[in-house]
Amino acid sequence: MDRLDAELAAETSRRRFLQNAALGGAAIAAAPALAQGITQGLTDLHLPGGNAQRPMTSAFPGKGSMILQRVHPPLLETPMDVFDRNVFTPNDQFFVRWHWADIPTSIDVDAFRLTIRGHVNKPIAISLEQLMRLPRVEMAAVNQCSGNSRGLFQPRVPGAQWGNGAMGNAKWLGVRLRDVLDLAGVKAGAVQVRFGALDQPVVAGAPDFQKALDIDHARDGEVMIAFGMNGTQLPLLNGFPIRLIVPGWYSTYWVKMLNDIEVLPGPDDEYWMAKAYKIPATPGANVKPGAKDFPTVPINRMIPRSWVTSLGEGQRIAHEASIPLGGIALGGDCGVARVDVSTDGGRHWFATKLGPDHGKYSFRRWDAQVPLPGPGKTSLMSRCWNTAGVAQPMAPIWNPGGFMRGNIETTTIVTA
Ligand SMILES: Nc1nc2c(c(=O)[nH]1)N[C@H]1C(S)=C(S)[C@@H](COP(=O)(O)O)O[C@H]1N2
Ligand SMILES: [Mo]
Repeated sequence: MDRLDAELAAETSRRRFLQNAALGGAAIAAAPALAQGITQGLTDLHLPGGNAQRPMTSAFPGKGSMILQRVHPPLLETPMDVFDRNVFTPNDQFFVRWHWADIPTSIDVDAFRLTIRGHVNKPIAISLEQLMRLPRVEMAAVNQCSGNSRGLFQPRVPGAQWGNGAMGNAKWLGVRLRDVLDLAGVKAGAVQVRFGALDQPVVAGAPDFQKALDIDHARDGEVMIAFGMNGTQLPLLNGFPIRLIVPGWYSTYWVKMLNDIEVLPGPDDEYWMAKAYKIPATPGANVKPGAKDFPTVPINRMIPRSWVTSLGEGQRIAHEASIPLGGIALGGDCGVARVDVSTDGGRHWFATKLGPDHGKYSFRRWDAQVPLPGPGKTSLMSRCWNTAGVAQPMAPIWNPGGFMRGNIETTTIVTA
């Protein structure tokens, strides 16, 4: 982009911000009333122990047809077929997760300030215009909830009973967190950087949602503050006007509606880092079902995953000697090296052809023509290797938080 282009883009985004703010206000304010009138039919979420039915909704601002997990605060899941259409998840079907229900329904983009304070030389508060004048970066990256697929844990664990759709891939446009920190000047001895946002707890005394990253991670040049998502502004529910992007890490760190950055001279010991989102300090975050007393660490990097998306669970198709099969994969904290598929429950595996590489943190499409056993029930599986040589294991893990599922998933179809 040359200078003029950049300025035009900035102007347009600014205007769009204002439009969005107005829209968001009306629609979210209406959310409580939605509970009765917002749903259109039911969908099957295939969880162990029988299908769990969930309503579909398209009543949330900036959102199309989504699986409704909860109204207040909104938890919206992306239907699996969306991932089959494009490796980039459209903004209006990108999943939504908030911890607290007090979410601003409109943003005054002119009054909005991002503060950078704490262990810095010069605490500052910058406007969106100032932020957008910094050098821009764009990156494709998967945003995946730590508890994605929690509903598939056996034995079951408490928490949002997500299927596989608490994830999405987008092209994020923004600025480097490092450049923003440099505006304030990080002092020697900084240990972590804590991120705060505009949403608030609804219960008095409950902990405000904040997350922290180590100073070196925060300054690695990859962590960014995004104002653009797939070529347009962020939907309000995905963090308008700006959010943190932490490529390769679970989305609990991807703080939405970011308005406060605090450089800390020690580790963040508040609730959301010290107590919540802790995983067992064991290989693969795996413990014996029911285990409670084990050392923990904050959840961090993602692991490889993959899914068949061209056919859905329970789908019936005509039997053929061979069929085309397609899906998506993510490498986790590095790229996708290889995806194999099986049509006989994991006995035989076939290589797939990988689609275009949009960067190591992006979803990657895979396709193959594979032989079909049967007719009858057929178990389809896909297995991803990342560029660090880590492959998805066959056996599922268990931990009480229902975090970090990554085993080979099965889609059962029926051919006749
Ligand atoms: N301000 C704020 N940011 C947040 C959260 C939140 O509750 N408040 N939840 C986090 C979690 S746990 C997830 S999974 C992602 C969800 O991002 P999305 O709603 O854009 O899909 O936002 C993260 N950022
Ligand atoms: Mo999450």
